[in-house]
Amino acid sequence: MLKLHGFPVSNYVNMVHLALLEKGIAFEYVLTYPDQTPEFLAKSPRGKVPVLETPQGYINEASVILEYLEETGTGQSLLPRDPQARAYVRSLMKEMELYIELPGRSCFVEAFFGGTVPRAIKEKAREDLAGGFAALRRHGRFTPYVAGAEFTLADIVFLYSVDLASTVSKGLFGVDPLADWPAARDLLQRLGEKPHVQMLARNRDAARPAFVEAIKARLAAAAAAAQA
Ligand SMILES: N[C@@H](CCC(=O)N[C@@H](CS)C(=O)NCC(=O)O)C(=O)O
Repeated sequence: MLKLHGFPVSNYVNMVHLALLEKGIAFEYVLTYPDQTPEFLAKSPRGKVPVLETPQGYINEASVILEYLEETGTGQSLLPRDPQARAYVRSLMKEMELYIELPGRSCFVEAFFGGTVPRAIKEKAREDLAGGFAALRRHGRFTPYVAGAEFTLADIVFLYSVDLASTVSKGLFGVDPLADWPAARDLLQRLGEKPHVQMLARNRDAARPAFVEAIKARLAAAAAAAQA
């Protein structure tokens, strides 16, 4: 049986978790926090989660795991059949990861954990987020799903990228990227009504306070060590 290694506060883990649930694939959840031990690096070369354990070995990188799950052909397909339409979904997924999730992530320490992000990084994130959201607005369909009438992998990446990046943008830059974009807000709400999404949100919200405290403690220890 497949095993998903990860923890419930991770948006990347939740992308894979939701795909497994929506596709109806049997799997085991192995609560795993990322680390840099040789044991974990043997499974995930950069020491990150999610990691999918298959009977043949380990697969890292959320987008690659999502593609792997499609390629097994098990459960509901979350990519269109037509190659052009598949490429469209994949473009949207990549654009959201590169131009929305990652710039937002560069400021997580300040937005969620009380740390400070250098001004130059914040400035770059502000510009990148504006460009990334503009690209999604230009390229997505939102009729009602990101890529059109069907729920696809692009909606999973949207759900778990846009909420966090919007929080960063609002909190640090005073800009709500969804303020004058009702179609995107409607889609977030529609996705949020899915029972599997609600279950993952409950798990995430229950685990988040302890996770935030652990990160804050780690940041404080690093700051103290830097001063010593
Ligand atoms: N590119 C990776 C990113 C995964 C990622 O950033 N995971 C976070 C948790 S949300 C993590 O493991 N962070 C630990 C670290 O960066 O050391 C993927 O797509 O799987």
